[in-house]
Amino acid sequence: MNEGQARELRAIAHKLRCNVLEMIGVGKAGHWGGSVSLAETLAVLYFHSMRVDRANPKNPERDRLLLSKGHAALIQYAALCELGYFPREELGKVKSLNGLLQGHPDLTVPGIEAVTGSLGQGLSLGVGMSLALRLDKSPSHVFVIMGDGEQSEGQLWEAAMAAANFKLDNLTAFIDWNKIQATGRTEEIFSIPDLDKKWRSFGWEVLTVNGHDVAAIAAGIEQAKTVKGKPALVILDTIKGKGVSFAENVATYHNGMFDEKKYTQAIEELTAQQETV
Ligand SMILES: Cc1ncc(C[n+]2csc(CCOP(=O)(O)OP(=O)(O)O)c2C)c(N)n1
Repeated sequence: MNEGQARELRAIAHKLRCNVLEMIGVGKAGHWGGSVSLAETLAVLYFHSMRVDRANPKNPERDRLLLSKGHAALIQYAALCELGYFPREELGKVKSLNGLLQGHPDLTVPGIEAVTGSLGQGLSLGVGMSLALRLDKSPSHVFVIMGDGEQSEGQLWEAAMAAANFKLDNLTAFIDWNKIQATGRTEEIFSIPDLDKKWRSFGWEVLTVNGHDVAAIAAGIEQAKTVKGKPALVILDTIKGKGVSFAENVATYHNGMFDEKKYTQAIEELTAQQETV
């Protein structure tokens, strides 16, 4: 990737963070932390690495992206909005009864491939889709994004074994390794050391990249897609709440609220970053 492409993707990631902030607004609970830790990854996936057909979101040859950590839907909505899949006004109506975009992803939203939110299920769905696409000899690739807290879900490890058993090289999974889950540090709540070794021992190709470096993410995805005969996992080394200083690495902003003062500060910080992307 050249510097021009990288700059463009950084600008998109920045835009996605701004969209998430717009959706949360003042005095409304929203999953800021685990959404924005994925801003660069979603920018790279939707605007660089994935087969996306903006004119036809249902194109059978599209790549599929499943957000297994469905509570972070805001960042996916932010990206789908930038792709033009629904009108911008929907961002202002998020989580309201007359709005399209609800707190967790569902199939009424163009670009959403699966209902997620009950943690641990997305990889199983991804395995099923990968098998079906392979049967159809489809060129499509399936991407599944999980959380590090989510790694304590047993179903996910069953899916990990199944993917290796079926040699699913049209499947790439990610772990958003932001080290914090809903109420505190993942390590303290449910420690799962050596995630890379665990996944490797389950038969996966595993690599770790800086999850806020668009070029590193794109290279990681490229490498993952060249793996043959087994699925690949990209561990994204990220910061929860990335982009707003007082919310970085703070569990309160897993599903927190911005008051007027904090919201203004967040806007100021994001605006300042715009100059340097
Ligand atoms: C089966 C299930 N149990 C509990 C929850 C409640 N919950 C929502 S988010 C979350 C923490 C997830 O942490 P992590 O996977 O690290 O996500 P991130 O920090 O990246 O947002 C929990 C426990 C849930 N959504 N599903």
